[in-house]
Amino acid sequence: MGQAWVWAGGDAVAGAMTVVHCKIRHHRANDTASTMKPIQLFDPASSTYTYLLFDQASREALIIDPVDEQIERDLAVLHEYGLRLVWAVETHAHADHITSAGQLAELAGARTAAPLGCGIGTAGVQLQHGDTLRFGAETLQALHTPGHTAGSMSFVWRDHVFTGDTLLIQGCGRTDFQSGSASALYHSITRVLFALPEQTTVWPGHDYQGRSHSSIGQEKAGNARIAGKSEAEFLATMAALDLPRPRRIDEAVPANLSSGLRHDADGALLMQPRPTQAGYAGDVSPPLAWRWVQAGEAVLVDVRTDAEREWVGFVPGGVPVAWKQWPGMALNPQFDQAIQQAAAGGKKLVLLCRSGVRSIAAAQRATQLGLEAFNILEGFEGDPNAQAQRGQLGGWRHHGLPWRQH
Ligand SMILES: N[C@@H](CCC(=O)N[C@@H](CS)C(=O)NCC(=O)O)C(=O)O
Ligand SMILES: [Fe+2]
Repeated sequence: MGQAWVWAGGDAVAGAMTVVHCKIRHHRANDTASTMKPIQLFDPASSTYTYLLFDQASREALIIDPVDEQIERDLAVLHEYGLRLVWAVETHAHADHITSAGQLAELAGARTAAPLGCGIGTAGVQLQHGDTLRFGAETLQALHTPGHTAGSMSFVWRDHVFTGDTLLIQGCGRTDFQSGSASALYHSITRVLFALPEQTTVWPGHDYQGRSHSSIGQEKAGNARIAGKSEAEFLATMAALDLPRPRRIDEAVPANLSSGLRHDADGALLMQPRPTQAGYAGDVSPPLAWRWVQAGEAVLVDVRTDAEREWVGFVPGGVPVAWKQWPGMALNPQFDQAIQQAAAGGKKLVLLCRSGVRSIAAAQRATQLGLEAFNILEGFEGDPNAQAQRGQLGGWRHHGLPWRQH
């Protein structure tokens, strides 16, 4: 186990603090009624902060952004404080480390919760803006703060906000991969987070310079990237960052999409395209298609009819290019032109239909047009079960991937 920092003392509001560099030793300042503070834990390899919150009477606890290499430390802290972990929560699908949430669910009995828009299909609760999680008499509230990734969330507990990689101390999360958007980040920080009371303590998802916390007031006044900046100035700053890719991104993102549970043989197959002889680039599982879309490598093209999207549901960000259209389910005369337009950015195409049949025909046609097109297996709804109901046998929704209804 690497060296861990545990912070458990000091007056966060006044900005004075005690950082204790040690393996697991820390004092119990958190345990008195007057200091309702999170326990802040640090993973040196990824500079990630993990937070442990608990209800003093019931000893029910919630952990935010746990790191797999630190699971023994975290279980030891839970044991030392006499806590029962009821929630393991993610701020987003991390690109730089692997979560231990899935293991904590197995080993400590926690339930898992993650932002709906992050595609973490294994999380038991898919959080939406404003949702709350209870632990004992305490409540954590989710705020959708997209930008670092499209699904990213921050969490408010009492007068604390856990900002993940949305707002960092004197900085903010990068927006150059995984569905990031500098414009969305600008609005999340200035309109959602900066609308919190100024004395709210900011607990970031990372700090690369040893700082532990800040406040909304301090960041509003002095955050180097965003304080007093127009959206255009902020976009220019973000565009000029030119950061190297996180070292572990290719390993971390797919693992985090299943709560950090390493893929078994079946899981590994799920995350690889399957070659096909049928005249298109290959078949992909819904989770792999979503991973490609999140990584900015592929465009999702929804080849169902307008009516199906309207009545059954749709994938946010998917491009609608119907293969056939009502009335009469005739071939859509605009298909060729529309799918070429969808591929104009040079990305591969992943084609989604109801159950993975129409998308094969559409992928074949796209391939004839010279495009790199994959068929998404099982489609949006999967196959019908014995009762002719769809949604139980595979499919986009069954995998817990993001979708919406008007
Ligand atoms: N060097 C780190 C990656 C650091 C990084 O890119 N961190 C992300 C958060 S996952 C970020 O948003 N950083 C913002 C910044 O460095 O300004 C690694 O290889 O893992
Ligand atoms: Fe991140």
